Amino acid sequence: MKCIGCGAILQNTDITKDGYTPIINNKLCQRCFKIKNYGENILSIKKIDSATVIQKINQKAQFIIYLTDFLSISEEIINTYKSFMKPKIFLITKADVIPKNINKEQLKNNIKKVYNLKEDLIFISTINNENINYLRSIIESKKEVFIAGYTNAGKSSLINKLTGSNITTSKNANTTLNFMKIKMQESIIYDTPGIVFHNFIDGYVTKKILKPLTYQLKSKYALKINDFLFNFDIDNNLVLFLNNSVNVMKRKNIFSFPNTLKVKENSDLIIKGLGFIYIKKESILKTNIDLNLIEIRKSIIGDHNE
Ligand SMILES: Nc1nc2c(ncn2[C@@H]2O[C@H](COP(=O)(O)OP(=O)(O)OP(=O)(O)O)[C@@H](O)[C@H]2O)c(=O)[nH]1
Ligand SMILES: [Mg+2]
Repeated sequence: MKCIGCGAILQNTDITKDGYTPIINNKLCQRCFKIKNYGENILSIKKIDSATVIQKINQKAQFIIYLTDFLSISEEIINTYKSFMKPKIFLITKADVIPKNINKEQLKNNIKKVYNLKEDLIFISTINNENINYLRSIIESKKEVFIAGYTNAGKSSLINKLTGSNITTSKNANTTLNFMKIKMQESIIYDTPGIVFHNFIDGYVTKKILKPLTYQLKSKYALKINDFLFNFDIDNNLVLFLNNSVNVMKRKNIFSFPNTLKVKENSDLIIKGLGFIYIKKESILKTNIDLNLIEIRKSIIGDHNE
């Protein structure tokens, strides 16, 4: 018997392993019971083997629905999507957190251009039901679909919304531990364990509407984002699209930095796990952040035909 919350095989012998329940007839493992009844902050036990998950989806799926939220979009997310060799669609989840002043049509076109994506992108939200019925009609036209994506993308929340199922969801990584089969009318939906990022700052999950911060940062100042410092050689205009709980401060620049990077005008500096910074002017960036934690791309914000 599998736990109906996370898909782990139920067992009553080892409390340190997934699927543990004191009473073997329970439908939920103890971890899911605790997350559902005492809140979201219960950590997963198991580390998901991402390569195996990706391989299994690629082998078994006839149709893949791939999910990511807006702040997480990065090279790794896109490359994983491109590595799926089956008919597929790309959803941007948690559309309710995207700031209202962002034109979603333009955002969609920019993402497609920057990452060279041919397929359409669909914004979706389980909070305000954006495009839920549209997605339902796509799934109804298929015999079975696999919902795939990185951990915390909102896969299980979406399946609960579509089917009324009660899969466990939480802001911690790897809430879903196993493949799970859920029926929706005549179709079958598979929930899948979340893929885990190679390099990223853990613990920040997008849940509330993003409040972009605008900075005119003079070259004599450094921006301090949590413990990371960023300084530009010229006065620059920045817009910060970061998780709302990230700590941002301006500091007089008295620092010496291990890393120097050239940034083109209208770029995004992705800080993996936290979000990204729109950078207006071509400049030299100095920073103390590990270069594996950042990525620079042509901006997905703003008008690309400007
Ligand atoms: N604002 C907002 N939050 C969402 C939405 N969908 C999911 N979330 C939140 O995102 C977090 C992760 O959701 P899950 O459904 O557990 O994500 P998952 O992709 O199944 O994660 P794993 O099982 O770890 O792979 C939870 O805290 C959800 O409440 C949405 O449409 N809008
Ligand atoms: Mg899940």
